[in-house]
Amino acid sequence: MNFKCSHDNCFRDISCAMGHTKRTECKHWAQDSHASNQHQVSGESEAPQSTSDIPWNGRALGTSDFAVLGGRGRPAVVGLIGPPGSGKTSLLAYLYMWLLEHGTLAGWTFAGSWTLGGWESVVQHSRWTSEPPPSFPPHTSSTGHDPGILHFVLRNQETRRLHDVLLTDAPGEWFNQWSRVPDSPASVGARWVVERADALLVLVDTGALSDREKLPEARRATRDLMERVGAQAICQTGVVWTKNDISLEDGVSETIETAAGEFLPAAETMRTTIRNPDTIEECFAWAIGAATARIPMRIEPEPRLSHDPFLALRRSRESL
Ligand SMILES: Nc1nc2c(ncn2[C@@H]2O[C@H](COP(=O)(O)OP(=O)(O)O)[C@@H](O)[C@H]2O)c(=O)[nH]1
Ligand SMILES: [Mg+2]
Repeated sequence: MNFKCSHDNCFRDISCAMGHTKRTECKHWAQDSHASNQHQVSGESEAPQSTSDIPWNGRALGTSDFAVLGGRGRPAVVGLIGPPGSGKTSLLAYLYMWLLEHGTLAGWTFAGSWTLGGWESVVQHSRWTSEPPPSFPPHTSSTGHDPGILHFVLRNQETRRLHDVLLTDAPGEWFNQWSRVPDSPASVGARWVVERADALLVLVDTGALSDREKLPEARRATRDLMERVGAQAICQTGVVWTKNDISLEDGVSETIETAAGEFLPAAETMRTTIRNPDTIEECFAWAIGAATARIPMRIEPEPRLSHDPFLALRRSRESL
């Protein structure tokens, strides 16, 4: 059956956004006459089947999926920005593996995720299940306009409050394009990340800077990216030197540090390597702390209109 629904938030692999168990009963269902003729000719049943009975599928979230999160409050968004191959997906894979191993991260306790399937697909290349041994994640696809968004619920150990945290894993090509031509239609995904992030991690690829052939291009791309982030970002920013196990020739890191000081003077500088997962934990502890700090934790209490529980409920319903 062809999937034909006019509702913006209705997708083939999850249940009807309007709550209908049979999609054909929904007013947004729009089966065209050509499709229905085809079904009659082929003898196929007209009754559509959804592949899931619940409104999410566990994979990385797209921007249309935020409705499932919105009820609990505004999630904190951590945006990872960096050229292709700078180590964004690896950082996320190590973050997930850290949480699997420890269950906590710097004052936060893991309390759930809407994207366990998405996290599993990020780490599947890093697990040692059999031969061949684990390798690094494959290239993150640059097709589409929505970043793949991964989700955690974390509970603050001090306040006991829950926070939804979203982490973007967008393809590096988006950011290269955005740093050169920020208004181009191809930069829409990168703009989405930068405009919505509550904390940004700008990755500096030590591996690319250590390669004599790649150095001129990597240095220019890193500088361009920092300049663009400095001009457009309105949230706290961290500069993350990834692959810190690789050493650089004299003068290379100084050039990038000068650019960071010029364009991102308030940024926090961090260095990570997958050889030492503690460095990755520290990086996300900073990012999650900075992102959640922007979201008020205090909930304003409703005025109490009666001390009788029944009347209190009635009064609050009347005032709706
Ligand atoms: N030496 C070293 N290599 C790393 C490290 N992190 C990632 N890499 C390498 O960088 C490549 C690209 O990483 P990936 O996470 O896919 O980058 P992305 O394109 O930014 O998502 C990987 O395949 C690894 O070869 C690190 O800490 N040290
Ligand atoms: Mg990637």
